[in-house]
Amino acid sequence: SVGKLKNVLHCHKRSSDSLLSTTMSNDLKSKFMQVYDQLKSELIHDPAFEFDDVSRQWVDKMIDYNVPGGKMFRGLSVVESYQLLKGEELADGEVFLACALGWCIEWLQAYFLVLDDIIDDSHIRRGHPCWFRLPEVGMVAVNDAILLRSHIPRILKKHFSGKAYYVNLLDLFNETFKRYRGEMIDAITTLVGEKDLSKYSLSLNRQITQYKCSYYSCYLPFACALLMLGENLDDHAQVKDIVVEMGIYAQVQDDYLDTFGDPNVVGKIGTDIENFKCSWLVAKALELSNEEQKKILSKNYGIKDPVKVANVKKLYHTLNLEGVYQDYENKTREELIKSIDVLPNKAVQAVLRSFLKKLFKRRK
Ligand code: DMA
Ligand code: MG
Ligand code: MG
Repeated sequence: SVGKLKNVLHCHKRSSDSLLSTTMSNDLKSKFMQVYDQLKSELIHDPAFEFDDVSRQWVDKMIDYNVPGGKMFRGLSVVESYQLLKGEELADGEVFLACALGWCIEWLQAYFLVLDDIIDDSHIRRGHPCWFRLPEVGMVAVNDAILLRSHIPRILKKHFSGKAYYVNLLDLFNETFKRYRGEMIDAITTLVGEKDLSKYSLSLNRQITQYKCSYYSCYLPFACALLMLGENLDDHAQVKDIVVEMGIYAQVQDDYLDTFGDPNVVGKIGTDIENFKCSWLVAKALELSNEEQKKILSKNYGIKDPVKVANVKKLYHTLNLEGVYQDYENKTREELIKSIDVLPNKAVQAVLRSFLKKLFKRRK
């Protein structure tokens, strides 16, 4: 049940895998949550939205349901990256600003997820029913998602409009439109009449992945920290390539966990097989399959029937996709480490190693 899922999720604490010490991490988390309370309160009382009591209550609940409660990897990464890049104790005001930017990414993530779960016909997210699955919500969730997106420029205006990097920050968040192309290919290749396994490949998967996830998952936190330091993002193109590569790796992990993850730990129940997604797993399976196995795939992939889904999983097993994935994970980590090691800036190296350490072998 969802309640049980929730309990298991709460008990499953990640081992301390941050570069920062556990205590500092806990401090950071509680500070981060304080900033959340402040930002939410500012938004629901923001005169620009002209909320009455009923709508204010709705938005309050909607934000609580959708924004916190994830791993907060992206949000916390802004603060940790800023700290590592700055290399000295942060003043309270700086911590606040870094947290606020971290929350902007979490708000963006919430906006994406509310819509993505509708598109993917998902049921569970972060151990709870997807927002649109609540009987009292339904398709109002579409409007809620747009509202979540509109909160970001309000947060930025209130807390950053006096900063020299304000315009760059706005640009950075607006550039996340790149993501829609990934989500589009991800979705339109699954439409009736378009379903064609012969079009699926690792290179198509890479394209989808790069656009739908990579840019905002790893690059955005890093870029936020750079802007706060007064850096010009154009000067960091080499690092951007590595960070985008890391984001691709993170989405391959997401594809893997969709099928092989423990739903109690991942907090969501995979739908990639029944939805005919061009996941890393099916692309890899196609690469490894003989003609006979390809036939099994085309007969069973992309159909909402538990027996057919089980047949696909059985084939994945026969092809030893779990082992193949482990090799991919180890190899990708080695390659990323190599490219990090040759970067000229030690602080930048520390940031990227911290990202990688958090991602490697993640189970949720
Ligand atoms: C699309 O990918 C969206 C994001 C937010 C990365 P997905 O549908 O595989 O995401 P999820 O598995 O979280 O539904
Ligand atoms: Mg999804
Ligand atoms: Mg997924």
